[in-house]
Amino acid sequence: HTPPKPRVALLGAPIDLGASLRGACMGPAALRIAGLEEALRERGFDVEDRGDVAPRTPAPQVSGRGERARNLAEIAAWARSLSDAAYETMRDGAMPVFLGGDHSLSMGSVNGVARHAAEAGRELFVLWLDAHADFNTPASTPSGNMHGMSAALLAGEEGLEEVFGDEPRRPIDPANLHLFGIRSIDRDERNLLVARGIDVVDMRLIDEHGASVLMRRVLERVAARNGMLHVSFDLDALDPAIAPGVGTDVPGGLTYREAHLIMEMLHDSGLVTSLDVVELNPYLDERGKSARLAVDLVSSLFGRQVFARGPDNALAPALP
Ligand code: 5AB
Ligand code: MN
Ligand code: MN
Ligand code: MN
Repeated sequence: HTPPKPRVALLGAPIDLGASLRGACMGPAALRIAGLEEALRERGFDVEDRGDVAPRTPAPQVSGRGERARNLAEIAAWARSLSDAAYETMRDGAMPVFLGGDHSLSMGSVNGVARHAAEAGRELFVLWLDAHADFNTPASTPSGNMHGMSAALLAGEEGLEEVFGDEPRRPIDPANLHLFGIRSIDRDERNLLVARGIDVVDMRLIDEHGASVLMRRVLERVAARNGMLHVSFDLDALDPAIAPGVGTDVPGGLTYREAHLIMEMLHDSGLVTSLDVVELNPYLDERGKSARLAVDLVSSLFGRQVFARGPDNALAPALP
């Protein structure tokens, strides 16, 4: 018998000022047109599309940081309202799915999820599926683009205090941040990752050990600690051949099959409590190819299977 399906809330975050190329602001619309809501309904979920979240009015006291953190005031305005949206959605018992939008939106979504987890007395883990580590700070960034700083901010790095100002900020334990699919790290960013001991699963490890072994390692850790798991899915984790609609593509990404397996394992784990789907840039996409793949992968994360073999798809011990 199966437990009741949770309620799912879709929240659009049409934000693109965290990236250097514009266009990710059309991401939520493209994911909707590609049929995300219908796909989740088909899986039996009670889905509510809450439309796009409205950013706050940028606070005048958030000073510009010039080229070190571009559009800081605007990103802060988004992060604050997204944090509240994530917190309130989870407190009301629904699973928030954030539709991006560039990856700076996760500063808000994950902060809000972390606020809820703390209140619920649960430990929060974050699986960051990405080509990039997003672990820059204003001091280390080569670009000033804030979508390359979200994981660092969430893990409590200094230099972006103004994003939340006096509003609740709840950093995650850096030991609970798992970067996965990585193949592009900047020089100073690498030093920071090493200094903090962040778990970086790069493509080299995935090539050598396979995605399933490395995923199981993360999932077993979360399960052993009765944790909540937030998945922050940057579409540029995928190989650009299958997902061209991203602004910062890097060759050598996850294949179609690897990505599906990751999503299927996430579903089977029963651990995922919130999700971001970010960095889709419809302006750069090819006839909706990346948007449709994103919907396809999210469907797998929500339980679509070729042939169900029970909770963990385990093989029968021996064939008769
Ligand atoms: B994304 C780069 N490391 O900081 C930087 O797409 C790229 O959210 C960041 O992962 C890419 O500008 C941010 C060079
Ligand atoms: Mn990213
Ligand atoms: Mn990326
Ligand atoms: Mn990107």
